[in-house]
Amino acid sequence: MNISKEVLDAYGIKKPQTPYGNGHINDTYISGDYIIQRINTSVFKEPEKLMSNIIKITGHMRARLEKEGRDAERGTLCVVFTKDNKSFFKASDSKYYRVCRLIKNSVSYDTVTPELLYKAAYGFGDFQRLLSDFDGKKLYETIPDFHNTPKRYENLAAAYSADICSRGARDDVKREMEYINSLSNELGVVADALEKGSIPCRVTHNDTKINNVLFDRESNEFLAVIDLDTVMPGSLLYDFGDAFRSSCNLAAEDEKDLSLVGLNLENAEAFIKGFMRSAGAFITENEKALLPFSVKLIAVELGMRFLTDYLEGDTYFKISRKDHNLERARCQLEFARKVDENIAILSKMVEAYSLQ
Ligand code: ADP
Ligand code: GN1
Ligand code: MG
Repeated sequence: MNISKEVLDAYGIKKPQTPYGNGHINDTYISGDYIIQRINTSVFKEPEKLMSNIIKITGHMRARLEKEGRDAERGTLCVVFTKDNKSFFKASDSKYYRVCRLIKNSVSYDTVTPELLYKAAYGFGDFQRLLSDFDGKKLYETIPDFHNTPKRYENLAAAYSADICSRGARDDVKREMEYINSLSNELGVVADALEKGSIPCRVTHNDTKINNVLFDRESNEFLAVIDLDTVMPGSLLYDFGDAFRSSCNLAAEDEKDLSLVGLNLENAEAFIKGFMRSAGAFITENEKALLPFSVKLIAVELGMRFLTDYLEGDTYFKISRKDHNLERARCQLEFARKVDENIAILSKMVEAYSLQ
């Protein structure tokens, strides 16, 4: 579906638009120096609040980047306002659009080398630092309970028992349900630690997939963490776990052949080294102890989300083939098993790079 004239007119955009990027949620287009996005309002139910968050966060980050003498233009998103000074446009068919300045000469990757990952991981840690003095109370919760893993489990259990698409009886679904059920004691670990206060609640990104990082197209230097729709109060462990699971799997996120799924140890080491170099200065001992486990937790959480969507008829994540969400779920859950086998190795890496 193309972008209609009324949307382009609201922004005074004239150049042709081409679909852009590999996001699973919004529809993204490039047009000259602009990125135009149709906001997915079944996922983000209150676009006004979403955009208010993004304006606040990017304003804060821009000011800090400028103060530190860094390139604020390419270091965070810049929302473009409509001709009548709104941060989004509601079209006559009730769909919502927003425009950001294109971060020029940038590129995002679905898979990365250890060299790139080291820089991205440093960037993820630095993203937390840049928001460390931002008051989380100023933010709306764009998706309630986004990383509430026990709640994600409840949703999956409900979808499995309702089985509205008659997809739950397959052996591969049953196998994954058995694995997930066997983890019920672990699913609340981070949520409980936040609740008790044994780990801090910070302002976190919450969707640190590796393709939400932009690099310079020529030098491959880290530029920015983008896709700020889910920035909300949360745990640093969510950001670490999601970034790690999306960059340290030997296989793609939706690999069908589970024998290819495994932990990329070279990437894991580069990731931990980069993250600890920036976050090592402020991470607490309790958070540090949970870093390896957070990878398993986020992989299981995402596996449960994909499986729920499969059982409910693929209404949340964009799919490009039949059974895509089931394949994604199986791959994430297999990755969780592989991470579990390697927790001790990952803990040693965390210790080794705590001393940088
Ligand atoms: P989704 O929520 O669907 O994942 P994103 O905001 O992550 O959407 O955008 C999809 C892709 O578009 C990103 O992975 C990135 O490659 C590209 N992109 C988004 N915004 C910009 C921008 N301002 N400058 C350059 N590239 C961008
Ligand atoms: C979605 O928007 P995108 O593609 O960066 C999802 C993440 C998942 C990811 C899995 C708002 O991220 O939570 O981890 O897909 N974003 C939302 O690929 O649900
Ligand atoms: Mg994205």
